[in-house]
Amino acid sequence: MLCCILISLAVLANANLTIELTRNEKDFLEFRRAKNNGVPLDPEHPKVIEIEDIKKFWLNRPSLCVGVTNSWMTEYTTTVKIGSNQQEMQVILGVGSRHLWVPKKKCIGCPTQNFFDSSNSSTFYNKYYEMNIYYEHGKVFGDLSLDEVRLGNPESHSFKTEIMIAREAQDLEGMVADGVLGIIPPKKGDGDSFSTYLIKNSIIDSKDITVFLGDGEDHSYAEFGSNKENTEEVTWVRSGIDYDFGITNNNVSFSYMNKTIPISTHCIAFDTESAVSGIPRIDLKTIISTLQQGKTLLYYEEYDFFGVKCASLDEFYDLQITFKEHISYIAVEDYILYIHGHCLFKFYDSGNENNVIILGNSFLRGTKFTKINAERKIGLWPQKLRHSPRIYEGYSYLWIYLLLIFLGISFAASGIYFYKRASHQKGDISEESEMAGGNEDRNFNFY
Ligand SMILES: *[C@@H]1O[C@H](CO)[C@@H](O)[C@H](O)[C@H]1NC(C)=O
Ligand SMILES: *[C@@H]1O[C@H](CO)[C@@H](O)[C@H](O)[C@H]1NC(C)=O
Ligand SMILES: *[C@@H]1O[C@H](CO)[C@@H](O)[C@H](O)[C@H]1NC(C)=O
Ligand SMILES: CC(=O)N[C@H]1CO[C@H](CO)[C@@H](O)[C@@H]1O
Repeated sequence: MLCCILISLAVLANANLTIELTRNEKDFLEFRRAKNNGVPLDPEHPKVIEIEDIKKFWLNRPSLCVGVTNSWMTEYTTTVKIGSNQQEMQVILGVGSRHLWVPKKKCIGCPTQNFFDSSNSSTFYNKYYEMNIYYEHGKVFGDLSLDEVRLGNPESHSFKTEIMIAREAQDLEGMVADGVLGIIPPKKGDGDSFSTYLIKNSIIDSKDITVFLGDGEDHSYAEFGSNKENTEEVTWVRSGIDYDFGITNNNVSFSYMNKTIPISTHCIAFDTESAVSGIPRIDLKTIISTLQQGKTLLYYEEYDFFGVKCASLDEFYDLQITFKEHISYIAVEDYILYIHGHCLFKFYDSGNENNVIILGNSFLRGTKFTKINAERKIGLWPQKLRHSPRIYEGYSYLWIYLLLIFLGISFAASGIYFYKRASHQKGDISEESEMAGGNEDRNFNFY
């Protein structure tokens, strides 16, 4: 009997757990209307401020800091079943946070009407421990509890984990899911990570996590447990502190139109909860002035984004992020939002206190990344691109073409000149040289 239990544990411990993610695309204007207390916005005439000097603009301004869990235009969600009666909840997968939370009945400010009814679950245990979960902007308040959870494909057997039952939420407008499943490890002494509970219950074999974010047609997922795929093509970079899904070394650079953008922040954190990207103010200025390409910079008050007037997204190129040797192309449509002749950059100002660039899910699209916890490294798999990247080709061919035409015309012109000169030489030479001298004087007199 004991041997059979041991064998079954060993078999289980060899496994991994895959969570399929659904990508939900949302209407940005609808979301902004919700943020604006239901008052519709006029997308053709947005409220804008013309900005001459970014430094002055920011002088007396607190951080713009848009919500992270309100997640803007895209959410990657999965279904979890909670309690002895398996109540279904839709949760956002978060590699930027560390708690699973779902709403309680009559939760104030929670994003949906769906709620978890703890009185129906015989396995529910209230820890009588009140807590707040803070996101970049927005927060949730409630009670820390324990209950059984099931999730994944194939579905895991149920296991006990910590869940925060939310009583109140703030600034989560636009979120479609009921709650969040944050999967990064907590700070030391701050409880166990989701992976730890999965290991304790022999559902997975290690704390390693792999996430792939697709564009909806390809299948997005998160996978817990050691990754046994062939890692030959993977670029490994040093990961940040334990409780982070990020990169801390100097091997990250941004470029646009084949020119490096001189950013000063070299810490990057991945954040699947948000679609947009948070940039410390000092670097946001640099990135915006690069993208602005000499056009008048506008700040869209209602949308909380910087941007420029534009005819279409074709005026822009893919943004390139290089992690050591791994190149990621951020497609124009992923980092710029086009609304009626306006191109808005999907970056928010994260202030200057955080020395980290937060890459939201639009910036991770087509990217698969693996965190090997014990070795403190993150592996980046070759990017799956929807179409070939929009790379700046320059005007090299055009220049060669123009040069050839120019040379051709000059050659033809000189031929005519020599022909004319030859024919003139037959006549009065002195008259012609006088004429030439006169012309020269008039042409080069700048005074
Ligand atoms: C909880 O139990 C009540 C009463 O038994 C029932 O009306 C309700 O539908 C249950 N809710 C869920 C989510 O199962
Ligand atoms: C996940 O586990 C299954 C069963 O052990 C295995 O066949 C599969 O290769 C694993 N996947 C990865 C990515 O390691
Ligand atoms: C920019 O880089 C790409 C590939 O790295 C190259 O194909 C392209 O010609 C470069 N453009 C210019 C103008 O140098
Ligand atoms: C550009 C840069 O800082 N490159 C560094 C990347 O990391 C390696 C070590 O892992 C350094 O040697 C490089 O200088």
